[in-house]
Amino acid sequence: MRRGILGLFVLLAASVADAGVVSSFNDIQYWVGNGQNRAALVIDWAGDSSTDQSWVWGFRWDGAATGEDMLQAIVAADPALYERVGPRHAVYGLPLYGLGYDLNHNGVFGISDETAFSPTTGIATTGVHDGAVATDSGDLYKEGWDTGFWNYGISVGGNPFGAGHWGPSDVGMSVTTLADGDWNGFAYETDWAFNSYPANPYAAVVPEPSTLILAVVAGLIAVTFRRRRKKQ
Ligand SMILES: [Ca+2]
Ligand SMILES: [Ca+2]
Repeated sequence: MRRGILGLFVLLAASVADAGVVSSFNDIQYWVGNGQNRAALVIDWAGDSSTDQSWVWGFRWDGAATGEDMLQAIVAADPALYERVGPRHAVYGLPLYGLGYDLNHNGVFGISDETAFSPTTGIATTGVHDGAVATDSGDLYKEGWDTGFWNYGISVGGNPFGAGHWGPSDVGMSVTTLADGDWNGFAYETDWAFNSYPANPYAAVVPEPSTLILAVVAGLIAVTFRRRRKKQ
């Protein structure tokens, strides 16, 4: 009995901690928007390394949409995602300076230059601060324009983690039109080779409050059983 409860606790804790590897759209857990078309967004906070994890969200839409539409919709929808952008350029559109992720999902996120992100969208439109870092050591944040940058990649020939591969967008997210089945990637790059693309993708999730509560209850029951056994 006790082992069974402990097993349940371990299973619930694991379901929160490990979101799962993404190899196709079927593995994506966090979908934003509605419509017949589907695309994936992959963000890699260490684009020059293939050993860290990158994180994947899905986007659904009807009609026309751009890479910018997907990124902005997902950042606005997921309370754990943050973004800093600059003034819109007449030709290239919206410049992306910084991306952040409340990776430990504790509801605490900030960056070293004390930028105030919008509480409703998680987006900041002021300033640029190369090298700003997350103030919560369990989170991710990379920002740059001169010392590093977010390299934007698009899928060529289908799923870049399957039969296809990543390629440069050349025109930027605001001008890149999305098609059903596309993958877009942002990888933070520091060597200016313009060849960093997301690797080692995992599904972004929202920890379900009910799952967390169940995990805590299962843990309390297990502790109670242990105490009872000691008394006997
Ligand atoms: Ca990486
Ligand atoms: Ca955090």
